Amino acid sequence: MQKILRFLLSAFLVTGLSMAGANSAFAIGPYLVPADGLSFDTRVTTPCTTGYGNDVTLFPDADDDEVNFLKATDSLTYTNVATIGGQVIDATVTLTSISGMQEQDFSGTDEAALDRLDKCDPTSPEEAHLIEISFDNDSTSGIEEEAHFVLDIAFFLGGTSTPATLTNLKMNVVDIDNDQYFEVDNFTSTLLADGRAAGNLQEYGDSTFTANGTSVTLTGMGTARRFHATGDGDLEPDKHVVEVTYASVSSLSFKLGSYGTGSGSFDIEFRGFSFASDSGGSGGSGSATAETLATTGSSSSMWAMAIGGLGFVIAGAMLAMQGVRRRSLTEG
Ligand SMILES: [Ca+2]
Ligand SMILES: [Ca+2]
Ligand SMILES: [Ca+2]
Ligand SMILES: [Ca+2]
Repeated sequence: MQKILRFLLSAFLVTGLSMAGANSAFAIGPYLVPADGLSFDTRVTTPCTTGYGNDVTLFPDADDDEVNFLKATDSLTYTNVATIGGQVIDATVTLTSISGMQEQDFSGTDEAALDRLDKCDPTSPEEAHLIEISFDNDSTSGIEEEAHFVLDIAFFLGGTSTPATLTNLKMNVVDIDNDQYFEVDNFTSTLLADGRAAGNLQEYGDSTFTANGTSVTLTGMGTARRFHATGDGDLEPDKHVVEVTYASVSSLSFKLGSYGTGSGSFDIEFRGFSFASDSGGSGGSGSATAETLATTGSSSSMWAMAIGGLGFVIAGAMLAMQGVRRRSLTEG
């Protein structure tokens, strides 16, 4: 990961993330999230090597099994992320905004783009649980070369536009390192893996932290929370860092970003995770405990049922992408 340290400025103001409502009064449910969580994999209904993101003419460097290059406000709908009590649940992932990321040529117009969004998981069943994301911070200005994007994930009754309310949804964020951060609001509780807090990742509300070698002050955070990697190292193996619990939710939103140019990646996992098994690696202590750092809202409940077939459909808004200027998928 390329890194340009800047020391000229010592303090900045950063506006906190404005989140969509976590609950919808019109949603159907509740549907208790199964113990295995949600799964995002297209192989059952959509071949990995065809369909959106796989046009080798327009996307000569594209991965076979992932979607390359999304601009705001492209979206994907993953069908059947879970079947709960016989009800199929779909999830639509929308890139609601993106700033400072490498631009791609969309029909002759250069626009900031996400490098990659998960589509298939042909080699690793474990990856079915993940939404894999990679980006390339190309910011030449801004606050310490900060670049970010916001993802919205909304749940629906399968094959419909009727919002579905899920209960006890666990979202784990994996691989926050390299001066990267995760910001979230409208959650029930968050859990930061022990060992992350002490050395290389910290949680911030209204406070000051060091990003890209420079002090940055966060203001206007409200109830949102940020989790920052405090150094520019690429921590391997990639580890669970933050678990977010939603007691009841039909849509959620979060921001991911980084300070300093270069490519990077995150994984989002929708299942409960035992931090106790997430030991080893250079990034953590390997402790068998996790640490509760922030709690708002109500308590959560338990889960049931099993995951059914998996699928993937493409929302109408994302069919017009054309052309690729360049890309880089080195991940950190
Ligand atoms: Ca994948
Ligand atoms: Ca996946
Ligand atoms: Ca990372
Ligand atoms: Ca990493």
